[in-house]
Amino acid sequence: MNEGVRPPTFLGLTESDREPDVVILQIPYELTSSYGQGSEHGPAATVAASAQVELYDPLLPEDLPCGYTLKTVVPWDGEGDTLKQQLAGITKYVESNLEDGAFPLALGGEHGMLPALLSAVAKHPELKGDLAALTLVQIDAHADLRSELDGDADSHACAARRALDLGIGRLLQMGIRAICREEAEYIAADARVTTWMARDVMSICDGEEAWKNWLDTLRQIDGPVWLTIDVDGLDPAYVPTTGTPVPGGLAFWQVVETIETIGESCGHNWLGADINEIVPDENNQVSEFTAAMLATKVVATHLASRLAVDVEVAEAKTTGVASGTEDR
Ligand SMILES: [Mn+2]
Repeated sequence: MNEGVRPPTFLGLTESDREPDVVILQIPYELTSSYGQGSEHGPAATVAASAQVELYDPLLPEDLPCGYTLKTVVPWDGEGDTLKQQLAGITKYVESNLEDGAFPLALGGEHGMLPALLSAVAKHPELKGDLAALTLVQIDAHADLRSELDGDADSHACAARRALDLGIGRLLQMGIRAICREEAEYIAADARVTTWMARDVMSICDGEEAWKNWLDTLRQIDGPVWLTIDVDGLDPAYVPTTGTPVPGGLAFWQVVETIETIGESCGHNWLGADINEIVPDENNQVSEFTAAMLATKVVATHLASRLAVDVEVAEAKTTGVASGTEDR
């Protein structure tokens, strides 16, 4: 095989043909971005940047992939003459890559892909077609709760609203700092939605209390959870070239802490994640590198919780204790 024609892989790893434990999906979707353009190139740029990310993560006893199998799936083909057809295509693409039960991490692309992605996630065995049990954790500068933007209900500015329309049970938003009156009223009216404003968690005086409240809420999540990270939730210092940068955003370590808290407290109930609105810039690689580091943290955190379960199962086998018959 010619090494030169192999497509780039996540973390630059040589991938095997074994059943994957984690699939890296690439969704170069961009149709409704209202300001900065270029998120369609985000997934490939993030995969390329990931080759520069360290394979060491303190959560794991060995370097990534720590004995597990990662698979960088062929990107979504972008086909479809209309927006609706494209979104249906994304649902199919995600569905077909979830069949083997691997943990999905989707790279985007604009946030408007979220409802299409969740439509596929609904078929997960934990959900059986019903998203009511799902908690959606959203890192974002924008609430994305508009009923429509410029007459378009599928806009990235409506992604969370459409997710609620699909019937998700709960929406926890963090980092929000650009909302319109309609969204503020919606947050107050829909009991499924809880929103932490960036200003509150970043406050010099009271930020610590608000941040702890966020982490406590994550620890108390009951049932399946999906994490959607719009990279503009971070401060523009970390993602200078995202579609719609807003000052006053989250610190990198706050997003890392969010990921680790979900991994620790949700375990196998953590169904997957997406990282989106990544806009690469040939003169400044910070945005895609930030995305690649967060993507790596998602994978490492998921594998750490998986490893804990696998070790437990292996120990039960070696001590001859069949599962379910342990001494109490
Ligand atoms: Mn968003």
